[in-house]
Amino acid sequence: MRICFAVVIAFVCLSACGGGAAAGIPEYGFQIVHAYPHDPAAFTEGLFYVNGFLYESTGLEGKSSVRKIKPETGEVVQKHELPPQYFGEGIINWKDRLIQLTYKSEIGFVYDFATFDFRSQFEYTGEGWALTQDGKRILMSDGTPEIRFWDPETLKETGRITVTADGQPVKNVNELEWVKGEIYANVWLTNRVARIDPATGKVVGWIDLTGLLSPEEIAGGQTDVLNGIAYDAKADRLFVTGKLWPKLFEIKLTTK
Ligand SMILES: [Ca+2]
Repeated sequence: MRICFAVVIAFVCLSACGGGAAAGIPEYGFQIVHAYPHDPAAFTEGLFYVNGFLYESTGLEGKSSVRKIKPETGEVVQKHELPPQYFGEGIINWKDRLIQLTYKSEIGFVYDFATFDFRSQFEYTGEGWALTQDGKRILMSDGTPEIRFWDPETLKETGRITVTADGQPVKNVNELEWVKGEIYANVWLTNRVARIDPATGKVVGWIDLTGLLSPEEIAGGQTDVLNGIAYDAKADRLFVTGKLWPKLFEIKLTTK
């Protein structure tokens, strides 16, 4: 029995211990379902989908805004511009409210979701990068490997996770989206989206979006990085775009 036990331990160790990178995190590619127009002057910082419309926030001082957009045409049907001193960041809806972060001002804004009228502002510490929600909590990224959980009513922190891949922290966790029980996060300065287990922070999949924009569309240095994920839960549609990108894509994931 003793030998048998040792053999079992050795077998378990061979398959699980130190497998790390070798065992690998599953990688996904993509298929384009639709390509839609996107305002090439929009420095996308936040994106989500509700009831037939995309909601987008844009950044840069003097150019920051919140927009309601028809996905099929890219038409901006409603817009609120921020005071020029603020650099707009992530947005998310909660009940009849739209909540927005700013980059380094440590101030967030609450708007009326229907009209975009300003309602109130609130404070948090650190940088503001992105927001999403899971129906119970608001999730917030700040450019570090941490994702904070907020009470959506008080906008106060209730907990946080550290995003890790193969045991290493993942820096620059940026735009967030809650998709079927996972957190999707695009990683700043890369073409990759991490699929994150919200309980542990562990990356359980990588989506490689290299090639989403064609070389011609990138040419001229007019486009910036991938940023912006939105999910239509009712129709199971996943949208992605980037800063100053001329297009917004509906994609399906493929296994590599
Ligand atoms: Ca999002």
